[in-house]
Amino acid sequence: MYRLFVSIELPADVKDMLSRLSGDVPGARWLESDEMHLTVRFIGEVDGLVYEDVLAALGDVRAAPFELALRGVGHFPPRGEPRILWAGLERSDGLRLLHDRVESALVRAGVEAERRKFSPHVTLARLKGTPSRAVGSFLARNGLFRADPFAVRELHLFSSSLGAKRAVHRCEASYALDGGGP
Ligand code: 2AM
Repeated sequence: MYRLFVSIELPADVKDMLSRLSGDVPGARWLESDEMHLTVRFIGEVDGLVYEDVLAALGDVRAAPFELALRGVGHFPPRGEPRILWAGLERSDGLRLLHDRVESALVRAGVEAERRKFSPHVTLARLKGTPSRAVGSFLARNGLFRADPFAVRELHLFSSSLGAKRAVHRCEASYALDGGGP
């Protein structure tokens, strides 16, 4: 079985900026920069046959390159005990369109349709027992966070193996959105 997700990778300078948001939140496990990405679609576990179909179907996704910019921070779930701190993104029609095309390609490949709303974000930290006061002050400190826009020209299929402490992500395939070779 393969545990898969489709992502957009972030430029090193953007990850550096995100890394600088870490610190001073009790109970937070901050992600290393090699773990940071924007999940376009979490697929979950699939067998070898569906895996092959997913690999092929993503190769048919076409989209004009577009720009993305990180902006603001928040937490999941929005109500109740926060479990995740994230950086948000400026609204992007290009990203929405890409997400919808990925979704259609995956459904054609035999993946069950996603029922949850797409909430684009980059996970920064996972929280355990963090006092809400500490989450509040993280949000207040970083509410004006912004990073320079970057161009999105590629999509990636990653597998994730659950390790003892953290998941190990492996790039299975990369796809140029304009259909040219990566
Ligand atoms: P994230 O994008 O919110 O950080 C691999 O697990 C990636 O898929 C992670 O980056 C993870 O969260 C994302 N993901 C989205 N939905 C998930 C789910 N239901 N279970 C596990 N990971 C999920």
